[in-house]
Amino acid sequence: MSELLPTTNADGLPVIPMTEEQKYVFDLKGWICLPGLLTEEQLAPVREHQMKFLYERDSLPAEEQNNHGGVSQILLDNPAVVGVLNEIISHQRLASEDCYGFRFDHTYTSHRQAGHDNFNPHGGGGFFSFGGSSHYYQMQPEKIHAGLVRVVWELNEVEKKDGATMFLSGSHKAAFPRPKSLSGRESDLWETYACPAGSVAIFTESLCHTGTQWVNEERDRLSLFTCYNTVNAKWGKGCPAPEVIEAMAPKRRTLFRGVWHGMNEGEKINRYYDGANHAV
Ligand SMILES: O=C(O)CCC(=O)C(=O)O
Repeated sequence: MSELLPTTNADGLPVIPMTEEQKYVFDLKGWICLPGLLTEEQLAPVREHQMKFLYERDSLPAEEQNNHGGVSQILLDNPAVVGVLNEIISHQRLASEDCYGFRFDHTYTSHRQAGHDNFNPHGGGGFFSFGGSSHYYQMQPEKIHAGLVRVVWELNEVEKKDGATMFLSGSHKAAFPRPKSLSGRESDLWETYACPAGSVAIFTESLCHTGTQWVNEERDRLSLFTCYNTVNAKWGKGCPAPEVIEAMAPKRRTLFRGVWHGMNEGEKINRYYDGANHAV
């Protein structure tokens, strides 16, 4: 792509573009892991916010009563995450230095203790889907568009055997339906990741993926599963409350703008957020 705006995130930090190697791996497998994006100093208050959001929500001020409210807003547009989203889902016509070329879609936080099981393989073959489902994958030589994209933030360390999200690498381009013989969790085709706390796994929702059983007795899994979409499409229902968004820096707010495209200039094209132009 010739243009990949914005070049800084909402906090003014330089966006980190994908390397050629990362682009190749993402296109080949349909997912990528970026380890260690946050320091422990950044992570501790984010973990605390997530636990309060899950278990003591009323103790938080209104603008923090959201998965990405308060300190957890830094996860939304971490410079390395923006670098990936710029490359794989941004629609550059709707991007400017002040406005992201993609939108927040929906999210959830998951706190899992040993024994929690989320084995439920779904997705795959998105290369052959039409756009209405958002679960599609497109490519041209040297350019991809990944459709609905999931960014999994791992707030605690993950080891390979712990039971993080699993992927059938390459299945976003699979022409055949997944045979029953390869559908169990014991299949060798499943791939997963190990990473330090404060890492992300990013994948196209057009890829076959699943949760599995979390088995680490010593350490819980604490993750955010945040989805991004093209500006003019939305998969999940709802949007954070206006007071949550108003408490963010202006560029971050553009992740929550209305779901439309438009044309021309000014308020006729969807390159801004304001109180009347937010997603529902
Ligand atoms: O539970 C997991 O690790 C994966 C969740 C999942 O499949 C999804 O969010 O689409």
